[in-house]
Amino acid sequence: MMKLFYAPGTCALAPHIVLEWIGQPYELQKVKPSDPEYLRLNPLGQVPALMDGNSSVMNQADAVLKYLAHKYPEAQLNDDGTLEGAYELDRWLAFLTGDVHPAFFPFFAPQRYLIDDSEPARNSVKEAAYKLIDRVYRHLDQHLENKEHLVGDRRTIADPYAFAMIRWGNLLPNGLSNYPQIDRFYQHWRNDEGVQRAMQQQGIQK
Ligand SMILES: N[C@@H](CCC(=O)N[C@@H](CS)C(=O)NCC(=O)O)C(=O)O
Repeated sequence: MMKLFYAPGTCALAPHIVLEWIGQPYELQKVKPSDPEYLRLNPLGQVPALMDGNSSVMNQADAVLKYLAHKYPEAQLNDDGTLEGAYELDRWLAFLTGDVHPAFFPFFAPQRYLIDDSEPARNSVKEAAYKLIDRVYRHLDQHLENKEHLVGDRRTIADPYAFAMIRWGNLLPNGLSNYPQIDRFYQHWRNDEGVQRAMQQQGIQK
């Protein structure tokens, strides 16, 4: 059976939603990424991680999502099979994993960007994070105009990944109010049954 290692509200929400959509049995293991026991499993100390039966530990959210999409083609969560479709899915996964997710690092952990830690210095790093986040969110907001799917016209693994990255925007000083298309996308997927089940299982709201 598959086992997903997660921490509530993190990017691990994306593969969690995908597992719900796939509908095959799986186990959930809540972890603290810095826990020594978990570090033995995933030395990077990050979630998500996935084990499939006796497989080795798989990590990196986009690779885990791709693994699930490939393993369960009947769930139709991968690209549309065309070369262009494969490129589109890959480029949006790369944007989420390489641009959006890292833009939030200094927001969630400003101390990691400081040698001389202090409250004003942390606030300054957070201010810088708002600019980084704004840049990628504006790009996303433009792309989502009149769209319910990040890629193509049906759901793919990119949608729950985008949802997890957008959910964090609610924590910004102005929430999602500056990004109307992102906000609409968020409200749409917030009503999805698989999304709701995953959020409930993680004990997270909004
Ligand atoms: N490149 C990794 C990044 C994963 C990552 O940073 N996960 C965060 C949660 S969203 C984490 O586990 N952070 C714990 C830490 O950095 O200590 C991926 O895409 O899976």
